Amino acid sequence: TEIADLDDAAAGRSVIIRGAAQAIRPVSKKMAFVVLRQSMCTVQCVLVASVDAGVSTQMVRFATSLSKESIVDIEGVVSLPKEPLKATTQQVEIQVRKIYCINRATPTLPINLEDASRSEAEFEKAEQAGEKLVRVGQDTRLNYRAIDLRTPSNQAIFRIQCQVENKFREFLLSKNFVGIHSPKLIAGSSEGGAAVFKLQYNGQPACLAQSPQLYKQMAICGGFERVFEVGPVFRAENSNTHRHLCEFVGLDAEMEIKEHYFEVCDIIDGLFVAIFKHLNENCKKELETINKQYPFEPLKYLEKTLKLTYEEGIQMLKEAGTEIEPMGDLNTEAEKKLGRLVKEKYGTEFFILYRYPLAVRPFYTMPCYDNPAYSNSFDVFIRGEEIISGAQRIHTPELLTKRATECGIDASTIASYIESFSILLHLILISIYGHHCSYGAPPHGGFGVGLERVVMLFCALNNIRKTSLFPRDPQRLVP
Ligand code: ATP
Ligand code: AMO
Repeated sequence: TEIADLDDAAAGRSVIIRGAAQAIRPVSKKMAFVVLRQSMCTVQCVLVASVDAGVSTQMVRFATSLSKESIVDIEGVVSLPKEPLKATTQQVEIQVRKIYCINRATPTLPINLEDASRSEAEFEKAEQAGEKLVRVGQDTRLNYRAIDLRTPSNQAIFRIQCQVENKFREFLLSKNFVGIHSPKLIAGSSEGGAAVFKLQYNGQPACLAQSPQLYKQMAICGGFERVFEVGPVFRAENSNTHRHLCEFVGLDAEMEIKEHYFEVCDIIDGLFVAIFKHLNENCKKELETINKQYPFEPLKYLEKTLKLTYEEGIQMLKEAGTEIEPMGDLNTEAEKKLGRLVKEKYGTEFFILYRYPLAVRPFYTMPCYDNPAYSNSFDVFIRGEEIISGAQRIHTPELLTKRATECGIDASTIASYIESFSILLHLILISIYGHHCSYGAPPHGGFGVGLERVVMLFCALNNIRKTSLFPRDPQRLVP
Protein backbone atom coordinates (compact mmCIF):
# COMPACT_ATOMS: atom_id res chain seq x y z
CA THR A 1 0.00 0.00 0.00
CA GLU A 2 1.14 3.54 -0.74
CA ILE A 3 0.83 5.92 2.21
CA ALA A 4 -0.18 8.65 -0.26
CA ASP A 5 -3.36 6.67 -1.06
CA LEU A 6 -4.51 6.46 2.55
CA ASP A 7 -7.49 8.77 2.98
CA ASP A 8 -10.91 8.64 4.71
CA ALA A 9 -12.20 6.27 2.02
CA ALA A 10 -9.61 3.68 3.09
CA ALA A 11 -11.07 3.42 6.62
CA GLY A 12 -11.63 -0.20 7.63
CA ARG A 13 -9.25 -1.59 5.01
CA SER A 14 -6.48 -4.04 5.95
CA VAL A 15 -3.11 -2.87 4.68
CA ILE A 16 0.54 -3.89 4.57
CA ILE A 17 2.92 -0.94 4.34
CA ARG A 18 6.70 -0.74 4.09
CA GLY A 19 8.30 2.51 5.16
CA ALA A 20 10.89 4.23 7.33
CA ALA A 21 10.09 4.62 11.03
CA GLN A 22 10.51 8.38 11.19
CA ALA A 23 9.41 8.81 14.80
CA ILE A 24 8.76 6.32 17.60
CA ARG A 25 6.82 7.55 20.64
CA PRO A 26 6.21 5.20 23.57
CA VAL A 27 3.12 6.14 25.58
CA SER A 28 2.99 3.29 28.10
CA LYS A 29 3.94 -0.40 28.30
CA LYS A 30 0.78 -1.12 26.38
CA MET A 31 0.77 1.66 23.82
CA ALA A 32 3.10 3.34 21.31
CA PHE A 33 2.98 5.43 18.13
CA VAL A 34 5.20 4.91 15.12
CA VAL A 35 5.20 7.49 12.32
CA LEU A 36 5.89 5.72 9.04
CA ARG A 37 7.20 7.62 6.02
CA GLN A 38 7.30 7.01 2.27
CA SER A 39 8.89 9.91 0.34
CA MET A 40 6.78 13.03 1.10
CA CYS A 41 4.00 11.21 2.99
CA THR A 42 3.71 10.13 6.61
CA VAL A 43 1.08 8.16 8.51
CA GLN A 44 0.58 7.54 12.21
CA CYS A 45 0.59 3.88 13.26
CA VAL A 46 -0.90 2.99 16.65
CA LEU A 47 0.13 -0.04 18.67
CA VAL A 48 -2.19 -1.00 21.53
CA ALA A 49 -1.62 -4.29 23.35
CA SER A 50 -4.87 -6.28 23.20
CA VAL A 51 -5.69 -9.97 23.11
CA ASP A 52 -8.51 -9.44 20.58
CA ALA A 53 -6.22 -7.74 18.08
CA GLY A 54 -3.41 -10.25 18.69
CA VAL A 55 -1.02 -7.49 19.81
CA SER A 56 1.18 -8.39 22.79
CA THR A 57 3.04 -6.08 25.19
CA GLN A 58 6.24 -7.64 23.75
CA MET A 59 5.25 -6.33 20.31
CA VAL A 60 4.77 -2.85 21.75
CA ARG A 61 8.16 -3.10 23.48
CA PHE A 62 9.76 -4.32 20.23
CA ALA A 63 8.32 -1.32 18.36
CA THR A 64 9.63 1.17 20.91
CA SER A 65 13.07 -0.46 20.77
CA LEU A 66 13.40 0.24 17.04
CA SER A 67 15.82 2.95 16.01
CA LYS A 68 14.55 5.87 13.95
CA GLU A 69 14.75 5.42 10.17
CA SER A 70 14.69 1.62 10.44
CA ILE A 71 12.78 0.10 7.53
CA VAL A 72 9.69 -1.74 8.78
CA ASP A 73 6.68 -3.59 7.39
CA ILE A 74 3.44 -2.91 9.17
CA GLU A 75 0.24 -4.92 8.90
CA GLY A 76 -2.83 -3.18 10.20
CA VAL A 77 -6.27 -1.72 9.69
CA VAL A 78 -6.95 1.87 8.59
CA SER A 79 -9.02 3.90 11.05
CA LEU A 80 -10.16 7.50 11.41
CA PRO A 81 -8.50 9.52 14.20
CA LYS A 82 -10.53 11.15 16.99
CA GLU A 83 -8.79 14.49 16.47
CA PRO A 84 -7.03 16.02 13.45
CA LEU A 85 -3.40 14.83 13.21
CA LYS A 86 -0.80 17.59 13.19
CA ALA A 87 2.40 15.61 12.80
CA THR A 88 1.57 13.54 9.72
CA THR A 89 0.56 14.28 6.17
CA GLN A 90 -2.24 11.66 6.13
CA GLN A 91 -5.40 12.15 8.19
CA VAL A 92 -5.90 8.46 9.00
CA GLU A 93 -4.26 6.09 11.48
CA ILE A 94 -3.17 2.48 11.14
CA GLN A 95 -4.20 0.18 14.00
CA VAL A 96 -1.18 -2.09 13.96
CA ARG A 97 -1.61 -5.88 14.04
CA LYS A 98 1.96 -6.89 13.21
CA ILE A 99 5.28 -5.11 12.82
CA TYR A 100 8.41 -6.53 11.21
CA CYS A 101 11.81 -4.87 11.11
CA ILE A 102 13.38 -5.25 7.67
CA ASN A 103 16.55 -3.28 8.28
CA ARG A 104 17.51 -1.70 11.58
CA ALA A 105 19.13 1.75 11.28
CA THR A 106 22.05 2.68 13.49
CA PRO A 107 20.71 4.36 16.65
CA THR A 108 22.90 7.43 16.18
CA LEU A 109 22.25 8.79 12.71
CA PRO A 110 24.47 11.71 11.62
CA ILE A 111 21.33 13.71 10.82
CA ASN A 112 18.17 13.88 12.89
CA LEU A 113 15.51 14.02 10.22
CA GLU A 114 12.97 15.78 12.38
CA ASP A 115 15.45 18.62 12.97
CA ALA A 116 16.54 18.57 9.34
CA SER A 117 12.91 19.05 8.25
CA ARG A 118 12.10 22.04 10.46
CA SER A 119 11.61 25.59 9.21
CA GLU A 120 13.57 28.52 10.58
CA ALA A 121 10.37 29.78 12.23
CA GLU A 122 9.97 26.49 14.09
CA PHE A 123 13.53 26.73 15.39
CA GLU A 124 12.94 30.27 16.61
CA LYS A 125 9.68 29.33 18.29
CA ALA A 126 11.28 26.33 20.00
CA GLU A 127 14.24 28.42 21.15
CA GLN A 128 11.92 31.03 22.66
CA ALA A 129 10.18 28.21 24.52
CA GLY A 130 13.59 27.16 25.87
CA GLU A 131 13.64 23.94 23.86
CA LYS A 132 17.03 22.76 22.57
CA LEU A 133 16.98 21.80 18.90
CA VAL A 134 19.93 21.23 16.59
CA ARG A 135 20.17 23.14 13.32
CA VAL A 136 21.59 20.86 10.64
CA GLY A 137 24.29 22.73 8.70
CA GLN A 138 24.64 22.67 4.92
CA ASP A 139 27.94 20.75 5.04
CA THR A 140 26.54 18.05 7.32
CA ARG A 141 23.53 17.70 5.07
CA LEU A 142 25.70 17.35 1.97
CA ASN A 143 28.19 15.01 3.67
CA TYR A 144 25.28 12.67 4.45
CA ARG A 145 23.18 13.57 1.43
CA ALA A 146 21.55 10.12 1.14
CA ILE A 147 19.92 10.73 4.54
CA ASP A 148 19.33 14.46 4.01
CA LEU A 149 17.45 13.70 0.79
CA ARG A 150 14.77 11.93 2.86
CA THR A 151 13.36 15.20 4.23
CA PRO A 152 9.95 16.03 2.74
CA SER A 153 11.23 19.30 1.26
CA ASN A 154 14.08 17.52 -0.54
CA GLN A 155 11.67 14.90 -1.80
CA ALA A 156 9.54 17.74 -3.18
CA ILE A 157 12.45 19.74 -4.66
CA PHE A 158 13.64 16.88 -6.85
CA ARG A 159 10.12 16.04 -7.97
CA ILE A 160 9.76 19.67 -9.06
CA GLN A 161 13.11 19.45 -10.84
CA CYS A 162 11.95 16.36 -12.72
CA GLN A 163 8.75 18.15 -13.77
CA VAL A 164 10.66 21.18 -15.09
CA GLU A 165 12.90 18.91 -17.17
CA ASN A 166 9.94 16.89 -18.41
CA LYS A 167 7.94 19.98 -19.39
CA PHE A 168 10.99 21.40 -21.17
CA ARG A 169 11.17 18.27 -23.34
CA GLU A 170 7.42 18.00 -23.83
CA PHE A 171 6.98 21.63 -24.88
CA LEU A 172 9.92 21.65 -27.29
CA LEU A 173 8.89 18.31 -28.83
CA SER A 174 5.45 19.82 -29.45
CA LYS A 175 7.20 22.66 -31.32
CA ASN A 176 9.09 20.20 -33.57
CA PHE A 177 12.43 20.34 -31.76
CA VAL A 178 14.57 17.17 -31.96
CA GLY A 179 16.39 15.92 -28.84
CA ILE A 180 20.14 15.47 -29.34
CA HIS A 181 23.16 14.39 -27.31
CA SER A 182 26.43 16.18 -27.95
CA PRO A 183 29.87 15.03 -26.72
CA LYS A 184 31.09 16.14 -23.32
CA LEU A 185 34.74 15.36 -24.08
CA ILE A 186 35.80 18.11 -26.43
CA ALA A 187 38.98 19.64 -27.85
CA GLY A 188 38.64 23.26 -26.75
CA SER A 189 36.58 25.64 -24.66
CA SER A 190 33.19 26.54 -26.13
CA GLU A 191 32.29 29.64 -24.13
CA GLY A 192 35.76 31.20 -24.01
CA GLY A 193 37.14 32.17 -20.65
CA ALA A 194 39.20 30.12 -18.27
CA ALA A 195 36.49 28.09 -16.58
CA VAL A 196 37.20 24.71 -18.19
CA PHE A 197 38.23 21.39 -16.69
CA LYS A 198 41.27 20.19 -18.63
CA LEU A 199 42.13 16.55 -19.13
CA GLN A 200 44.14 14.19 -21.30
CA TYR A 201 42.32 12.40 -24.10
CA ASN A 202 44.55 9.56 -25.30
CA GLY A 203 47.57 11.83 -25.08
CA GLN A 204 45.79 14.85 -26.57
CA PRO A 205 44.81 17.87 -24.48
CA ALA A 206 41.04 18.03 -24.10
CA CYS A 207 38.39 19.48 -21.83
CA LEU A 208 34.93 18.82 -20.43
CA ALA A 209 32.22 20.66 -22.33
CA GLN A 210 31.37 24.07 -20.86
CA SER A 211 28.12 23.90 -22.83
CA PRO A 212 26.74 22.09 -25.89
CA GLN A 213 27.00 25.44 -27.70
CA LEU A 214 29.18 24.58 -30.68
CA TYR A 215 27.56 21.19 -31.23
CA LYS A 216 23.96 22.34 -31.04
CA GLN A 217 24.85 24.94 -33.68
CA MET A 218 26.55 22.27 -35.79
CA ALA A 219 23.36 20.20 -35.51
CA ILE A 220 21.51 23.16 -37.05
CA CYS A 221 24.15 23.22 -39.79
CA GLY A 222 23.44 19.50 -40.07
CA GLY A 223 19.89 20.23 -41.10
CA PHE A 224 17.89 19.57 -37.94
CA GLU A 225 16.21 23.01 -37.95
CA ARG A 226 15.33 22.85 -34.23
CA VAL A 227 17.20 20.90 -31.53
CA PHE A 228 17.31 20.64 -27.77
CA GLU A 229 19.55 18.88 -25.29
CA VAL A 230 19.37 18.06 -21.61
CA GLY A 231 22.79 17.19 -20.28
CA PRO A 232 25.63 17.90 -17.88
CA VAL A 233 27.61 21.12 -18.20
CA PHE A 234 31.04 21.52 -16.61
CA ARG A 235 32.46 24.82 -15.38
CA ALA A 236 35.68 25.06 -13.40
CA GLU A 237 34.24 27.86 -11.25
CA ASN A 238 36.85 28.83 -8.69
CA SER A 239 34.78 30.87 -6.28
CA ASN A 240 31.99 29.93 -3.95
CA THR A 241 28.65 31.58 -4.61
CA HIS A 242 25.08 30.61 -3.81
CA ARG A 243 24.34 30.09 -7.53
CA HIS A 244 27.38 28.54 -9.21
CA LEU A 245 28.14 24.83 -9.44
CA CYS A 246 31.07 23.14 -11.17
CA GLU A 247 28.67 20.69 -12.79
CA PHE A 248 25.06 21.51 -13.51
CA VAL A 249 22.26 20.31 -15.77
CA GLY A 250 21.95 22.37 -18.92
CA LEU A 251 18.67 22.67 -20.79
CA ASP A 252 19.73 23.90 -24.21
CA ALA A 253 17.86 24.72 -27.39
CA GLU A 254 18.88 25.96 -30.83
CA MET A 255 16.67 26.82 -33.81
CA GLU A 256 16.63 28.30 -37.27
CA ILE A 257 15.49 31.91 -37.28
CA LYS A 258 13.17 32.90 -40.11
CA GLU A 259 12.99 36.67 -39.65
CA HIS A 260 14.07 37.86 -36.22
CA TYR A 261 15.74 36.45 -33.14
CA PHE A 262 12.65 37.34 -31.10
CA GLU A 263 11.35 33.99 -32.47
CA VAL A 264 13.72 32.45 -29.88
CA CYS A 265 12.33 34.75 -27.16
CA ASP A 266 8.81 33.66 -28.14
CA ILE A 267 9.77 30.02 -27.58
CA ILE A 268 11.15 30.93 -24.14
CA ASP A 269 7.97 32.87 -23.34
CA GLY A 270 5.69 29.94 -24.26
CA LEU A 271 7.99 27.39 -22.63
CA PHE A 272 8.35 29.09 -19.26
CA VAL A 273 4.75 30.19 -18.95
CA ALA A 274 3.87 26.51 -19.60
CA ILE A 275 6.40 25.32 -16.99
CA PHE A 276 5.18 27.78 -14.33
CA LYS A 277 1.53 26.91 -14.99
CA HIS A 278 2.27 23.20 -14.85
CA LEU A 279 4.10 23.52 -11.53
CA ASN A 280 1.38 25.69 -9.97
CA GLU A 281 -1.46 23.46 -11.16
CA ASN A 282 0.01 19.97 -10.94
CA CYS A 283 2.65 20.15 -8.23
CA LYS A 284 0.61 21.75 -5.44
CA LYS A 285 1.59 19.15 -2.89
CA GLU A 286 5.30 19.49 -3.68
CA LEU A 287 5.13 23.30 -3.51
CA GLU A 288 3.24 23.18 -0.20
CA THR A 289 5.82 20.76 1.19
CA ILE A 290 8.72 23.04 0.22
CA ASN A 291 6.81 26.05 1.55
CA LYS A 292 6.45 24.43 4.97
CA GLN A 293 10.20 24.30 5.50
CA TYR A 294 11.27 27.20 3.29
CA PRO A 295 8.37 29.67 3.05
CA PHE A 296 8.18 31.61 -0.23
CA GLU A 297 5.81 33.79 -2.22
CA PRO A 298 4.54 32.29 -5.50
CA LEU A 299 6.44 33.62 -8.53
CA LYS A 300 4.81 36.61 -10.18
CA TYR A 301 4.83 36.30 -13.98
CA LEU A 302 2.84 37.67 -16.89
CA GLU A 303 0.96 35.64 -19.50
CA LYS A 304 3.09 37.40 -22.13
CA THR A 305 6.66 37.70 -20.88
CA LEU A 306 8.00 41.23 -20.46
CA LYS A 307 10.96 42.19 -22.67
CA LEU A 308 13.16 45.17 -21.83
CA THR A 309 16.29 46.36 -23.59
CA TYR A 310 19.61 46.45 -21.78
CA GLU A 311 19.54 50.27 -22.16
CA GLU A 312 16.08 50.46 -20.54
CA GLY A 313 17.37 48.31 -17.70
CA ILE A 314 20.46 50.49 -17.27
CA GLN A 315 18.25 53.60 -17.26
CA MET A 316 15.96 52.15 -14.57
CA LEU A 317 19.01 51.37 -12.45
CA LYS A 318 20.45 54.84 -13.05
CA GLU A 319 17.22 56.51 -11.95
CA ALA A 320 17.35 54.38 -8.81
CA GLY A 321 20.92 55.50 -8.08
CA THR A 322 22.96 52.58 -9.50
CA GLU A 323 25.46 53.43 -12.23
CA ILE A 324 26.73 50.67 -14.50
CA GLU A 325 30.10 50.98 -16.17
CA PRO A 326 29.36 52.17 -19.75
CA MET A 327 28.59 49.14 -21.96
CA GLY A 328 29.45 46.86 -19.05
CA ASP A 329 27.75 43.72 -17.73
CA LEU A 330 25.38 43.85 -14.79
CA ASN A 331 26.93 42.48 -11.62
CA THR A 332 24.97 40.28 -9.23
CA GLU A 333 23.84 43.22 -7.08
CA ALA A 334 22.67 45.26 -10.09
CA GLU A 335 20.75 42.25 -11.45
CA LYS A 336 18.97 41.81 -8.13
CA LYS A 337 18.15 45.49 -7.91
CA LEU A 338 16.81 45.53 -11.46
CA GLY A 339 14.68 42.52 -10.55
CA ARG A 340 13.14 44.51 -7.68
CA LEU A 341 12.58 47.60 -9.84
CA VAL A 342 10.93 45.58 -12.62
CA LYS A 343 8.68 43.85 -10.09
CA GLU A 344 7.55 47.22 -8.70
CA LYS A 345 7.00 48.79 -12.11
CA TYR A 346 5.64 45.89 -14.18
CA GLY A 347 4.40 43.41 -11.56
CA THR A 348 6.53 40.51 -12.81
CA GLU A 349 9.51 38.59 -11.45
CA PHE A 350 10.21 36.90 -14.79
CA PHE A 351 11.50 38.98 -17.68
CA ILE A 352 13.86 39.09 -20.65
CA LEU A 353 16.61 41.72 -20.95
CA TYR A 354 17.85 41.98 -24.56
CA ARG A 355 20.28 43.84 -26.83
CA TYR A 356 23.35 43.53 -24.59
CA PRO A 357 26.62 45.21 -25.58
CA LEU A 358 28.56 42.88 -27.89
CA ALA A 359 31.66 43.18 -25.72
CA VAL A 360 30.07 41.34 -22.78
CA ARG A 361 28.81 38.38 -24.83
CA PRO A 362 30.58 35.25 -26.14
CA PHE A 363 32.38 35.32 -29.51
CA TYR A 364 29.64 33.46 -31.40
CA THR A 365 27.01 36.16 -30.66
CA MET A 366 25.54 38.05 -33.64
CA PRO A 367 26.19 41.83 -33.56
CA CYS A 368 23.11 44.04 -34.05
CA TYR A 369 22.62 44.96 -37.71
CA ASP A 370 21.89 48.62 -36.88
CA ASN A 371 24.70 49.08 -34.36
CA PRO A 372 27.46 46.45 -33.99
CA ALA A 373 28.38 47.74 -30.54
CA TYR A 374 25.26 45.88 -29.39
CA SER A 375 24.24 42.29 -30.00
CA ASN A 376 21.17 40.19 -30.79
CA SER A 377 21.35 38.61 -27.36
CA PHE A 378 19.41 38.35 -24.12
CA ASP A 379 19.42 37.08 -20.56
CA VAL A 380 16.32 35.93 -18.70
CA PHE A 381 15.79 36.54 -15.01
CA ILE A 382 13.73 35.03 -12.22
CA ARG A 383 13.54 37.09 -9.01
CA GLY A 384 16.50 39.20 -10.17
CA GLU A 385 18.83 36.29 -10.96
CA GLU A 386 19.89 34.93 -14.34
CA ILE A 387 18.45 31.59 -15.40
CA ILE A 388 18.99 31.80 -19.17
CA SER A 389 21.44 33.26 -21.66
CA GLY A 390 20.69 33.24 -25.34
CA ALA A 391 21.29 34.94 -28.68
CA GLN A 392 21.27 34.86 -32.40
CA ARG A 393 24.57 33.36 -33.61
CA ILE A 394 27.00 34.43 -36.26
CA HIS A 395 26.45 32.15 -39.27
CA THR A 396 29.27 33.21 -41.58
CA PRO A 397 32.75 31.70 -41.13
CA GLU A 398 34.61 34.97 -41.79
CA LEU A 399 32.89 36.95 -39.05
CA LEU A 400 33.02 33.95 -36.73
CA THR A 401 36.80 33.62 -37.18
CA LYS A 402 37.23 37.37 -36.67
CA ARG A 403 35.15 37.46 -33.50
CA ALA A 404 36.82 34.36 -32.03
CA THR A 405 40.23 35.90 -32.60
CA GLU A 406 39.12 39.24 -31.11
CA CYS A 407 37.88 37.38 -28.06
CA GLY A 408 41.26 35.67 -27.62
CA ILE A 409 40.21 32.23 -28.85
CA ASP A 410 42.62 30.30 -31.07
CA ALA A 411 40.45 29.66 -34.15
CA SER A 412 42.40 26.47 -34.91
CA THR A 413 40.94 24.81 -31.77
CA ILE A 414 37.42 25.30 -33.18
CA ALA A 415 38.25 24.77 -36.86
CA SER A 416 35.69 22.01 -37.40
CA TYR A 417 32.98 24.21 -35.86
CA ILE A 418 33.84 27.18 -38.07
CA GLU A 419 34.06 24.90 -41.11
CA SER A 420 30.46 23.80 -40.68
CA PHE A 421 29.41 27.35 -41.57
CA SER A 422 31.40 27.34 -44.78
CA ILE A 423 29.56 29.09 -47.60
CA LEU A 424 31.81 27.27 -50.03
CA LEU A 425 30.50 23.92 -48.86
CA HIS A 426 26.98 25.27 -49.09
CA LEU A 427 27.50 26.43 -52.68
CA ILE A 428 29.07 23.15 -53.77
CA LEU A 429 26.10 21.25 -52.38
CA ILE A 430 23.62 23.55 -54.10
CA SER A 431 25.48 23.02 -57.39
CA ILE A 432 25.36 19.24 -56.90
CA TYR A 433 21.77 18.95 -55.71
CA GLY A 434 20.38 22.01 -57.47
CA HIS A 435 18.28 23.16 -54.52
CA HIS A 436 18.74 24.72 -51.13
CA CYS A 437 20.61 22.17 -49.07
CA SER A 438 20.73 22.17 -45.29
CA TYR A 439 24.54 21.76 -45.11
CA GLY A 440 24.91 25.51 -45.26
CA ALA A 441 24.33 27.68 -42.24
CA PRO A 442 20.89 29.18 -41.90
CA PRO A 443 20.41 32.12 -39.54
CA HIS A 444 19.87 30.60 -36.13
CA GLY A 445 19.80 31.27 -32.43
CA GLY A 446 19.18 29.54 -29.16
CA PHE A 447 19.47 29.59 -25.42
CA GLY A 448 20.82 27.72 -22.41
CA VAL A 449 19.01 27.28 -19.10
CA GLY A 450 20.47 26.13 -15.78
CA LEU A 451 18.01 23.56 -14.40
CA GLU A 452 19.14 23.91 -10.77
CA ARG A 453 18.79 27.69 -11.00
CA VAL A 454 15.23 27.46 -12.32
CA VAL A 455 14.14 25.28 -9.40
CA MET A 456 16.10 27.35 -6.87
CA LEU A 457 14.58 30.63 -8.04
CA PHE A 458 11.05 29.42 -8.71
CA CYS A 459 10.97 28.25 -5.08
CA ALA A 460 13.03 31.24 -3.86
CA LEU A 461 15.58 28.93 -2.23
CA ASN A 462 18.76 30.61 -1.04
CA ASN A 463 21.37 28.17 -2.36
CA ILE A 464 21.83 26.18 -5.56
CA ARG A 465 23.22 23.27 -3.54
CA LYS A 466 19.66 22.67 -2.35
CA THR A 467 18.53 21.93 -5.90
CA SER A 468 21.45 19.72 -6.95
CA LEU A 469 21.13 16.06 -5.97
CA PHE A 470 24.84 15.62 -5.25
CA PRO A 471 26.31 19.07 -5.82
CA ARG A 472 29.75 19.63 -7.27
CA ASP A 473 31.18 22.92 -6.08
CA PRO A 474 34.82 24.05 -5.88
CA GLN A 475 35.23 22.19 -2.56
CA ARG A 476 33.03 19.17 -3.05
CA LEU A 477 33.66 16.02 -5.07
CA VAL A 478 32.07 13.50 -2.65
CA PRO A 479 29.56 12.06 -2.04
P1 ATP B 1 27.04 32.70 -16.72
O1 ATP B 1 28.43 32.90 -16.21
O2 ATP B 1 26.79 31.33 -17.10
O3 ATP B 1 26.57 33.70 -17.70
P2 ATP B 1 26.31 34.00 -14.42
O4 ATP B 1 25.11 34.07 -13.59
O5 ATP B 1 27.61 33.75 -13.75
O6 ATP B 1 26.08 32.88 -15.48
P3 ATP B 1 27.53 36.27 -15.70
O7 ATP B 1 26.91 37.23 -16.65
O8 ATP B 1 28.74 35.51 -16.11
O9 ATP B 1 26.34 35.31 -15.27
O10 ATP B 1 27.86 36.96 -14.35
C1 ATP B 1 27.04 37.90 -13.75
C2 ATP B 1 27.73 38.38 -12.48
O11 ATP B 1 27.80 37.30 -11.55
C3 ATP B 1 29.15 38.81 -12.69
O12 ATP B 1 29.26 40.17 -13.01
C4 ATP B 1 29.76 38.55 -11.33
O13 ATP B 1 29.49 39.61 -10.45
C5 ATP B 1 29.01 37.36 -10.85
N1 ATP B 1 29.73 36.11 -11.09
C6 ATP B 1 29.76 35.40 -12.24
N2 ATP B 1 30.48 34.31 -12.12
C7 ATP B 1 30.93 34.29 -10.87
C8 ATP B 1 31.74 33.37 -10.13
N3 ATP B 1 32.22 32.25 -10.64
N4 ATP B 1 31.98 33.68 -8.86
C9 ATP B 1 31.51 34.82 -8.31
N5 ATP B 1 30.74 35.70 -8.95
C10 ATP B 1 30.46 35.46 -10.22
P1 AMO C 1 25.66 30.69 -19.89
O1 AMO C 1 27.12 30.53 -19.66
O2 AMO C 1 25.06 31.98 -19.49
O3 AMO C 1 25.31 30.52 -21.43
O4 AMO C 1 24.88 29.51 -19.20
C1 AMO C 1 23.51 29.33 -19.41
C2 AMO C 1 22.79 29.16 -18.08
O5 AMO C 1 23.35 28.11 -17.34
C3 AMO C 1 23.29 28.40 -15.96
N1 AMO C 1 24.63 28.41 -15.39
C4 AMO C 1 24.98 27.83 -14.23
N2 AMO C 1 24.27 27.14 -13.32
C5 AMO C 1 24.92 26.66 -12.26
N3 AMO C 1 26.23 26.82 -12.04
C6 AMO C 1 27.00 27.48 -12.93
N4 AMO C 1 28.30 27.60 -12.72
C7 AMO C 1 26.37 28.04 -14.08
N5 AMO C 1 26.80 28.75 -15.14
C8 AMO C 1 25.74 28.96 -15.91
C9 AMO C 1 22.62 29.73 -15.81
C10 AMO C 1 22.88 30.36 -17.17
O6 AMO C 1 21.92 31.32 -17.46
N6 AMO C 1 26.03 28.71 -24.48
C11 AMO C 1 25.33 29.68 -23.69
C12 AMO C 1 23.83 29.53 -23.82
C13 AMO C 1 23.31 29.92 -25.19
O7 AMO C 1 23.61 31.04 -25.63
O8 AMO C 1 22.61 29.11 -25.78
C14 AMO C 1 25.74 29.50 -22.24
O9 AMO C 1 26.31 28.51 -21.84
O10 AMO C 1 21.23 29.50 -15.61
